[in-house]
Amino acid sequence: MSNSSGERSAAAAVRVLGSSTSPFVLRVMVALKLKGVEYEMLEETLGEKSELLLKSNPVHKKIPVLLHHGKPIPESLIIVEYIDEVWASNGVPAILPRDPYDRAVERFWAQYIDDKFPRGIRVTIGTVAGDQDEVIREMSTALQYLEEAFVKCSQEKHYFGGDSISYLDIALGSHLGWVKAVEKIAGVELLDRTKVPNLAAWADRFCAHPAVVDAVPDADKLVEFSVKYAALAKAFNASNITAN
Ligand SMILES: N[C@@H](CCC(=O)N[C@@H](CS)C(=O)NCC(=O)O)C(=O)O
Repeated sequence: MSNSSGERSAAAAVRVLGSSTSPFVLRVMVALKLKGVEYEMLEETLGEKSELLLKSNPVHKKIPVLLHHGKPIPESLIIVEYIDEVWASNGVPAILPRDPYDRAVERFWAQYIDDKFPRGIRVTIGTVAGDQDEVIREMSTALQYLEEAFVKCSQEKHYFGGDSISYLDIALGSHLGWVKAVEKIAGVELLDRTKVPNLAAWADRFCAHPAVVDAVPDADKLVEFSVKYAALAKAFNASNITAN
């Protein structure tokens, strides 16, 4: 897979089990796009799980799953790292920072992001029980911390990764569509330019990046989708499925 013809044949064998509304799937789409890897998207149906998904991710039964030459890799952040390693030599910047300390910092924040945002979003759209005010407060606090992290990591450049999109840009950027949907649903401003000016400007840049612009879901569509998802989650007694 290290020479260019090897990379072409690998790209032809890349499939993603996913859905256009999933922030975790978006991570995989952005990473593949950054690396210039062609892939086939196998869209999962809301509330159903295909045989292929159950076989490919028998532990969590969740999307995304990357199928590379038929071999399954689950978990979005693990997939992003895998993509970065497999397509390391195709002339585009690495997604993970080269420096071990910088890598550890980005991994720390990515874990923090997945600790705070998915649950906050799910509670707000009503697919998981919880206190909406509390999760909104938690997400606001998280964005405040991430504003500081952005200033440190970006070194006055455009992205957490400096000149190019990195692992942490992808980890947080993938949630932006849903953060905007939450703002509409809850009538709040999370990416408030007066409170998190650097992060708000970064969010605009990230969403306009060529690897992202066509993939990031529109907030109004996500709001529409969230109504269907909440109804479905209720029907499933909110225990079999999780949101977005
Ligand atoms: N930690 C996982 C989260 C994946 C996840 O929650 N996927 C959702 C869609 S956004 C899913 O498959 N939900 C269906 C379910 O929970 O049954 C990752 O990063 O890939």
